[in-house]
Amino acid sequence: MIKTVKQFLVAAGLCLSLHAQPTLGISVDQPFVDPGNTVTVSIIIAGTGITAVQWDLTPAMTNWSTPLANKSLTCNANRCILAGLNQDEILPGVIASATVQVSATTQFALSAPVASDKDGLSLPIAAGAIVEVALYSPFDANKDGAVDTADVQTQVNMALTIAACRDVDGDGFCTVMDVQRVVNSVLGV
Ligand SMILES: [Ca+2]
Ligand SMILES: [Ca+2]
Repeated sequence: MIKTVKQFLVAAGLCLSLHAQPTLGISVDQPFVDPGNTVTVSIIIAGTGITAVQWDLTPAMTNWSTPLANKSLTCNANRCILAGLNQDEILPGVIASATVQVSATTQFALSAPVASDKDGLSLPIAAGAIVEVALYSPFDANKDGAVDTADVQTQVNMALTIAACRDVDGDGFCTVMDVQRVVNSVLGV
């Protein structure tokens, strides 16, 4: 009986997902980055029957491109429009992507999505969730998300040139000064 109920729920869930409202979402290629490094932000469409689509993305980004050969992507400030000289349906998947340097800006939010069918009629479409990129602490030498004694050892290895350098104090080198800064962070002083 339990199995039957489970099967029903799975089937119901499948039906719901098959008939879910189209969504325009965001993904990033890495959830953690060092400040100043870049991430690739992709716009992903889920749903069918869409011929053209537009959206606003915060922050505004440049250098957008699309993998779709039959549609053109045009952006101005926060807004992008993806359309083509045809009535082809945009298939589910990545429809646009851009690379951005991550510093103070770590949140990406899509809003005001508008979708058109092949006749120029509105198709309801929802915006996906806000996506956030987390920044590694400069003291998290081994990049495991925590600052502890293991990072001191890793930073020592960097100063000894055993491990690739990740400079803490910004002087361009890995030395005992960087080790001391990691130590201080571990000690909370
Ligand atoms: Ca760590
Ligand atoms: Ca240094």
